[in-house]
Amino acid sequence: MGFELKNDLPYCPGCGHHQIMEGTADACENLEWRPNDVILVTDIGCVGLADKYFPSHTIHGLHGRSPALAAGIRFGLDDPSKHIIVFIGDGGSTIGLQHLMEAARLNVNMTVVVHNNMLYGMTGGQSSGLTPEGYSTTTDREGSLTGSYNLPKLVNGAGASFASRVLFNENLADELKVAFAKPGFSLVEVIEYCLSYGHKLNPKTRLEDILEEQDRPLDHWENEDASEYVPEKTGRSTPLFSDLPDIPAEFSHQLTEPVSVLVGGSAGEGVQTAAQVISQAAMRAGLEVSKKGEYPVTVGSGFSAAEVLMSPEEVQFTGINSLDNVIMVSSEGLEHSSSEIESMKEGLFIADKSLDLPENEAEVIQKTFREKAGEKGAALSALTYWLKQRGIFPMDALVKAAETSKHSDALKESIKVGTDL
Ligand SMILES: Cc1ncc(C[n+]2csc(CCOP(=O)(O)OP(=O)(O)O)c2C)c(N)n1
Ligand code: SF4
Ligand SMILES: [Mg+2]
Repeated sequence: MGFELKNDLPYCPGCGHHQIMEGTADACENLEWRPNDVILVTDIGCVGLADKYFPSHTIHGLHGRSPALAAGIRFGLDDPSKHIIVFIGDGGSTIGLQHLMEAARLNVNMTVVVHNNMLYGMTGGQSSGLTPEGYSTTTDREGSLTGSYNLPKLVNGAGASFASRVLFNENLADELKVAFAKPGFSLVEVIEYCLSYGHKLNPKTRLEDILEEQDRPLDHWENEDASEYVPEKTGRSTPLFSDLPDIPAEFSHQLTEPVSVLVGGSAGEGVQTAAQVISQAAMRAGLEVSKKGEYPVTVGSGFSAAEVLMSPEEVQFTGINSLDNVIMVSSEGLEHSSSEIESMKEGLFIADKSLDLPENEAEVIQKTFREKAGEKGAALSALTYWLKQRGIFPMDALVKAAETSKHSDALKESIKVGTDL
């Protein structure tokens, strides 16, 4: 699968963000990267709407903080086969300027694509630190009185491998490709219009004229001898994944297409653990798996929900478009997911006997999971029961996964309850 963009992009007609998104996709394609090897970190603003549309891993950061988030990902992964791209606006770049400077100083291997439309687009066209002198915004109608930061030069001075300034509508894919291919920190400042505010308030202004007046040439700046920051050279940073256990694919499975299951219950009652055990078991059966957890910040109270997706092929998208397997073991979990459950048109809905279930069109089975396996064992016993109905992989894989936990006796007891019910 390549970098085809999903659906219609969400920006206003004529917004330069369109071209940047397309140029990025083309550059990745031309470099023959795989979507699974690209991590797009986006910032707040219209620029951050990209997440849902770009066909790679995407992560959304706070305003101005995406370069720091991206640096954390680079250090945590320490895997040169993964390519990190940051999408940030002129607003975010100047709100979080120090994060850019630090990433440049450390020469962290990533590319920052600055969407410089010269104002805060999403919040109504206010001035940012990259608004040029004389440019009209909704907070400076007469034209900004101050000049803008010279961003590529600043990061160049801090030690970045590569920095450039380009126009949104001139060979953008090629310009981005050069930066993406550079080891170490690179930044591309893409000069573009926000049609809704910038162009409306400055209708006669050409981008080329602004650049000339402000002495901001289209150019690139390099630090040829900059050495990329390699965490393990310092001995002070350990990649997060270095201690992950090896999970051998020692069982077989019956899946020919992906299957997903939503498990819901109460916080503190083992919902996430149960989802983790079945995920590991699926990996032992040779499946690709993603698991996502959701619970309130209070952690120990309220609902707890987990989505597990198992697939015979690589998982490209971790979302669940329509629910076809649901397991609910407490009223808090049920309340949290009730609207999705009500819209189920088919599939299997397994719930604890004690629950009053909403109407839906799935096949419903209710069993005494809570009574037999206890509050903390209900989720795993219900997942085991579901697995028995579906026959996706052998129960032995589940037991093997449970045995790797320090709570293996309790987990195996819950699996036994689910198998016997
Ligand atoms: C720390 C912080 N300050 C302010 C905001 C409000 N805010 C949301 S979007 C935005 C403007 C974004 O402008 P820019 O980064 O240039 O992106 P654009 O919308 O132009 O693509 C602001 C100020 C915020 N979310 N966080
Ligand atoms: S408000 Fe401006 S920056 Fe945001 S999508 Fe519309 S044109 Fe683009
Ligand atoms: Mg902007």
